[in-house]
Amino acid sequence: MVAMFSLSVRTQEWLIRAGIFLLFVGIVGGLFWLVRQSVQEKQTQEALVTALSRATTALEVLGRDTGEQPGHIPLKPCLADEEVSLDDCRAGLVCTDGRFPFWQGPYLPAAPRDPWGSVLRFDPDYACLPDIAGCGGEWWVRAIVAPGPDKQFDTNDDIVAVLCRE
Ligand SMILES: [Ca+2]
Repeated sequence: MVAMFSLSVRTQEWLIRAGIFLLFVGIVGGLFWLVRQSVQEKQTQEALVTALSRATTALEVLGRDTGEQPGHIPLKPCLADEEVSLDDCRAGLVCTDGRFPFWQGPYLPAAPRDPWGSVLRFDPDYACLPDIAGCGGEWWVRAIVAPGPDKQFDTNDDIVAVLCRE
C-alpha cells in the first residue's frame, strides 16, 4: 500500500483501468467457456439419442424381416443370455453371418457408436439400476447399451435404451 501511494495519480488511474479491463476479459472468457461447454454437452446428448434411436429402429426392422434379434435370439421372451456388439455380423445390422432367415440388410450403414467412440451393444439381460441413464427403475431388461465416457460396459455411466423388461 505504501508503494501504491508513491505512484502518480495517472499511474494509479492506469492500473485501475487495466484491472477493470482484465476483470472484463475474465468475465467474458468465463461466459464464453460456459456457453461452449453447454453447446458441447447438448451436441453429445443429441448424438447419443440419435445413435440409440437409429439402433432401436434397425433392430425393429431386423426383427420384422427375420423374426430374430442379434445373436439369433427370438423376439420373445424378453430376457436371454446373449450379449452382442452391434458391429458383429451375428448382430445382423451392418452385416450378416448368413444365419438370419430372410435377411434384407444391411439395416445400418455403419456400426452405431456412442459420442465417446464405443460401438453399442445389444444386451438382453442387462441389470438396470436406478442411477443408470435410461433405466428409470431397477429391473432386468433387454436393451441397447452405450458404455458412456468410461468406455466400459456394466458401469454406472452406461446409457441404455430399454427394448423390453420383465
Ligand atoms: Ca460405462
